[in-house]
Amino acid sequence: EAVEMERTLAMIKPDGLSGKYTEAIKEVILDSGFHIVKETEVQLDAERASVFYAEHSQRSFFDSLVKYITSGPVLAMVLERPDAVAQWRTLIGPTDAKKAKTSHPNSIRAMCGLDSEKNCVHGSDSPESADREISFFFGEAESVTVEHDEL
Ligand code: DGI
Repeated sequence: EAVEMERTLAMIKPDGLSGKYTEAIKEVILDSGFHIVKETEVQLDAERASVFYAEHSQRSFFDSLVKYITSGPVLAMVLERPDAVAQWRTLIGPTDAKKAKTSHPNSIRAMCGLDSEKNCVHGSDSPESADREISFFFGEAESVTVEHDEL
């Protein structure tokens, strides 16, 4: 029987990296059945960050978001497992890390986030976003879904 694998883009934001949560986050990732396919640590500039967050360009918090995400390096990772997009979104918890601490205390954002902006980690919100975001960081066009035969 074939298990359908899926890929998502995870990112540890500057506060997560500067706060040295990288190892704790990777432990959660691996314990949750994800394979880390690729990773890259990069410093985004304002122009690149604006492309990544283009869908939020009209929001009141956009300038602040770009400033935050460029305040230090980020670690982008391609994660793979069945249902990776939804599973990673569940693991990271709600956008507002302050609320996550009470509503989703076991989530990653509860562990290392601060508020609705400094929330420590990113996760693609759909397979289409994952495809775009993986290309953004890793260049080549990635197939989001691949088939692995199970013995
Ligand atoms: O998919 P999410 O990261 O959970 O949330 P999103 O796609 O709605 O927003 C993307 C990022 O924009 C989010 O991780 C942090 C920032 N953001 C979202 N809502 C707010 C915000 N930043 C501020 N300052 N205020 C907000 O209400």
